[in-house]
Amino acid sequence: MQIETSPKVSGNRFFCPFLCKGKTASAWLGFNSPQKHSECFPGRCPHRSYSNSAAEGSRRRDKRASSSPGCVHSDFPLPTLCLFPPLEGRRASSRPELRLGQQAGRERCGHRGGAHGDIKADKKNLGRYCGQLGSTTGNHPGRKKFVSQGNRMHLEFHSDFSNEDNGTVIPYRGFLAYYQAVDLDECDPNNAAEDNEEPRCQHICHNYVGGYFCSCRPGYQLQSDHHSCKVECSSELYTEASGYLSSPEYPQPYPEDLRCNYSIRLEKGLSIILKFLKPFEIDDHQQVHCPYDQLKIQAQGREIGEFCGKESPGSIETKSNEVDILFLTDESGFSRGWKIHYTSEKIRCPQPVPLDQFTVIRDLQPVYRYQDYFVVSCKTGYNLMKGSQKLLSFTAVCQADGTWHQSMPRCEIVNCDNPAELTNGVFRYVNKPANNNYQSVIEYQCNEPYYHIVTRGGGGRFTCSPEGTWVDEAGQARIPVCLPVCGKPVKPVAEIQRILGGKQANRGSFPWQALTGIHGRGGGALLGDRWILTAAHTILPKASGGNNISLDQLAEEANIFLGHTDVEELHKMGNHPVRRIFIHPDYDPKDEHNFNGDIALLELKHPVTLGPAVLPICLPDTTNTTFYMDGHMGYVSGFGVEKNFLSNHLKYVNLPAVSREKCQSWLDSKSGQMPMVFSENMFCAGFLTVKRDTCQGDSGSVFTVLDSGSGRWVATGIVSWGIGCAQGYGFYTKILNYVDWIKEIIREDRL
Ligand SMILES: [Ca+2]
Ligand SMILES: [Ca+2]
Repeated sequence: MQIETSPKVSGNRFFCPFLCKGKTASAWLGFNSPQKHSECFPGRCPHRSYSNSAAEGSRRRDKRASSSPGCVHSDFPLPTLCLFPPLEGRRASSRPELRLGQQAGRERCGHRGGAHGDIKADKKNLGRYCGQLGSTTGNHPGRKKFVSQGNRMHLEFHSDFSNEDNGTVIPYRGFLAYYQAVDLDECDPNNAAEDNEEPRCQHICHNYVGGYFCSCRPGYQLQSDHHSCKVECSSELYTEASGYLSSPEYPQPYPEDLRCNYSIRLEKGLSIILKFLKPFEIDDHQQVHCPYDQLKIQAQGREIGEFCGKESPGSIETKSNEVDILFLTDESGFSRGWKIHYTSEKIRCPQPVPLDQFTVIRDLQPVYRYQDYFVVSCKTGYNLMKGSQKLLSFTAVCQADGTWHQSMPRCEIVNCDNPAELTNGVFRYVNKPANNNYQSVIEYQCNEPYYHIVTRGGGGRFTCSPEGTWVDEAGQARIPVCLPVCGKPVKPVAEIQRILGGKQANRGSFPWQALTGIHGRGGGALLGDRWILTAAHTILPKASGGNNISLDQLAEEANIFLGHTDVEELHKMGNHPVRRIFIHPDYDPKDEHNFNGDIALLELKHPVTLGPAVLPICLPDTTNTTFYMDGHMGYVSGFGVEKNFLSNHLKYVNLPAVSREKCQSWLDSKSGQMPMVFSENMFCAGFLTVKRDTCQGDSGSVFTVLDSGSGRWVATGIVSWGIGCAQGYGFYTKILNYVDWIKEIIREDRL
């Protein structure tokens, strides 16, 4: 505060204006009974200035401050100004109040000169006063109170040249006024500034002496204009597992111009569920979507929705542990807002669904949440597949974002691939349609009647197993084999031939017959599908002496023909090359009188394919010796010499076996100086009276008998030696004695 007095002398006129200046000035000016005063300046206007040292803007609200008045008064003829200590804490809007005390009274103050006081405030004249209290003349202010609107009031005291009135000196005593600063209640709506109808504070107005200030309701913040309030909701963070959040003032209308952002941040793997309570009310528009105010919900940056209107979004499962809710409002509207009760639960993964009916989800749960997992397998006979890759196992885990860490596999039926081919046989599909899938069944069959099937104990039917392999009924994967059927010619000799010199054989009657060419023409018989049984001397002839050709070389040079009764045809059909030659160790090529051990085996390089014209002969059963009994008829076929010519066609004869005694005695009768050895490993057959025999070129061919029990033809002897041709008995290697040797060499499981 500053009070200025500026005495001015103009003639004998004396001015003593005072001003309460400055923003914080506050004055109450009156002319009555100052309570006390601290300083008086008699006789003149004070020349001193008074400043209020209190800080501007002080929030001091001591209303009693207004009872610290100052005073101005005149002590006629000279004015006196009395001032009290300056008031503290004044604000611009405070205003001085002036009361005039006793003053010189005159009719029409100042009309004819004389003393008077002028009071001005707010650029208005508040009056001119003179005269005496109680006088009918003049204009005495009495106890009138002058109040300025502003914080300035101006008082001028004028006196003229004398105190005489019609020659009488009148003792005018001047005036005394006291002033007081009076607070303005800015919070009173009646005191609103003239050109501003808005209240001074948006929310709460607090008045105090010398000023006022604004504050806001809870949840709001006073803005920098010290007037308006805004909700502070730009960064609300919620970390509890559940809670409530709502628009400001809910369920009262929400404020304008909101930019609210509520963030819910929970642990990984949790899903936040928002449930809207009633009422739900946000300004909206019938045609345009939420043009005014918007409630936007985002989950991990993903927009979940923008809401307004009166229809509650209800309940929202966000499937996220991070949710942001933005609430934006414009400057108008009276909607009541919204309230959300949020909860959380472990995030759920979608229920696993099998891709096909063969997929099995183990221990299927009704609900799968974060960190749960499921295991998938396939029904028997199906493989777990991911793309083209076969999986051994499959497990999927529910991740924090509510997705499975890998996608569902599928189950594909097991495929066993094509069944293994059966040599000399075929397989056929038992089931229709024919395929190699799980549980398909095939059956192996051999090319009958030339081969018969030998299975591994589980039969010839094979089933595609869950492991993807074909297995028989015993679970074995090894397929059967097709073994040659021996001793079953398709056209067996039907009659017992008693024709002299033999007879042309039909094709198919002696299908085991081989034509050999090693040291001249010889014969042999097929065993199995790659062995030729023959006489050792067709390979190493007697008396070949120093001919040291190795067996390997002989094998290389040997010619073996099979499959026809005509020599020319046989040659056309081609040679069956020999891999190895086995000669019985008892055979001694140097001993021309002993054909003991006259037996050999040729192994063909390639098995022959059996058929009507090529079939093996059977070996005798070692327990059966009846075939060698005297008179037991057998057959010998061969391409040997007949009537001094090599035969071009297969011939055969039937001959009876002859007892050892007869053979020996006949042999004894024929012997020259060096008798031929008739060992236990030989037998003889033939007639003494009938010209029927084997001869050169028939060597190595076999003597066969029909085993009536089995219906098979069995080789009992090998054409070995004789004395001349058709001159009595012929001698044969007794195969029965060599069966073990033969089998030892052939030694094949399948035989
Ligand atoms: Ca005030
Ligand atoms: Ca609005």
